[in-house]
Amino acid sequence: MEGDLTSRVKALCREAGFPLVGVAAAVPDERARKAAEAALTNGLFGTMRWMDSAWIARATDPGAFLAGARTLVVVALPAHTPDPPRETGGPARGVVARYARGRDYHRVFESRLRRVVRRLREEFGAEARATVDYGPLLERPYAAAAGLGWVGKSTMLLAPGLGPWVLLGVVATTLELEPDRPMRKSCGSCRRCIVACPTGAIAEDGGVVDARRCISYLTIEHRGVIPRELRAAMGARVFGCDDCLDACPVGAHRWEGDPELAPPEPGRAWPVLRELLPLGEEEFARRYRGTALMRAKREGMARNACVALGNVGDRGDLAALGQALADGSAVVRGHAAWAIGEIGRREAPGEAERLLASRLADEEDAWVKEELETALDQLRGAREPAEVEAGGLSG
Ligand code: B12
Ligand code: SF4
Ligand code: SF4
Repeated sequence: MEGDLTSRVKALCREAGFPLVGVAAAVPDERARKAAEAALTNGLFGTMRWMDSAWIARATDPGAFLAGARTLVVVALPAHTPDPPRETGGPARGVVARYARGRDYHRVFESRLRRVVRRLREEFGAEARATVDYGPLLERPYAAAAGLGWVGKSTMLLAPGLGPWVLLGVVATTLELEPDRPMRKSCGSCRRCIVACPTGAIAEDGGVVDARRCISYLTIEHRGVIPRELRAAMGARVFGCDDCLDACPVGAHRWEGDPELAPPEPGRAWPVLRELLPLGEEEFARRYRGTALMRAKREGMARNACVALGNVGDRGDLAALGQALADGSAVVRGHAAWAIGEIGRREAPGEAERLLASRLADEEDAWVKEELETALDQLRGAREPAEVEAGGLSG
């Protein structure tokens, strides 16, 4: 390898499989710390309790990540993989966010990052430590500092030409390298992501996401009940959400994704929803091992599938949902009740009502009972005016 130290390190990152590389000084980021602290204080992290003050302090201090760190080498992979073909006319299908359709990106990064770390140690005698996502290290502000792009109003790091469609990883090292210059770019007057967000999770002026409203959080990180008022807006999404990315004009027309992130078959992008309901823990693991979907766990995916079916399912899904009313998880049972009620309001109210009513007698969980009763009330409420009218006409 020729050239100065910084170019040599960037070259070895590219050789390891990272086409985008930038360098930032390993210094604490006060601005990011304050922004994250403000989000925490305002409760915006929801139930992601691991993101507490101590985590934020470490995540904005590279010295806490690696003792003696002088440089952060930030790497990125393009993740704008085109949609696989989607069957129409069959049973209702869900939508998985693009980044999660192929091999788990953590694993993709980890094997390449390991190569970088090993070479920094062996060839440069430096200490190095890498992370992707779970690190404690806030990746977006450091990626911006490393000149890889700018933080957009959606809070995504936008890389020129690729937009928000990049995933990030970081290698902290004791080597002293020449930092890149941060980009002098901004979103200007654009607000497309803010308008496109189905749940209004992005602040009016951008730059802040309320995770509690974000479908990505609700489908992946959040355990337990999804607030009723947000369920309809989730549409068919069962893992993650790409709406604020899809809306972004930056990089919109460049379809470039690391081959390992591409779905091996269309079902990984558009799973048949009713098939997600009866999976046991082992079947779930067999189906999703090695993918990012493991994060949501069996219970989370079944819950998400219920919500999606409530939004896009039809009478053909009622049998599977009826069986989900007897699932071992109260969370799944309660969301199945909601979904049956929603389908019943669109079609087959009688069948929906029968399923809900027959479960009510056996159900012991207070919250599930409430979901069953609410769904039944809404079904009956929706039918009554029509019946009264019909009765009036025939009488
Ligand atoms: C927690 C987390 C989430 C949470 C909260 C996200 C949020 N916006 O707050 C949830 C579960 C909602 C989430 C969702 C998603 N995530 Co996420 N997430 C993370 C994680 C683990 C920590 C981020 C965090 O702490 N957020 C809290 C906020 C306060 O910090 P921050 O956004 O990182 O940085 C802010 C401050 O530094 C400050 N700031 C600093 N400089 C500047 C400059 C300006 C001008 C402004 C305005 C602000 C600003 O504002 C920044 C932006 O909010 C990171 C990985 C990591 N270790 O960093 C991945 C990460 C951010 N996620 C990622 C992805 C891909 C997603 C999703 C697209 C997944 C999906 N398709 O469903 C969505 C996108 C939602 C969105 N619009 O952000 C990528 C983003 C890549 C990129 N190009 O930006 C990351 C970096 C993971 C990775 N290794 O690639 N995520
Ligand atoms: S990921 Fe979806 S829900 Fe979350 S901020 Fe973006 S558009 Fe909104
Ligand atoms: S959609 Fe517009 S405002 Fe939002 S991140 Fe992209 S360029 Fe910025």
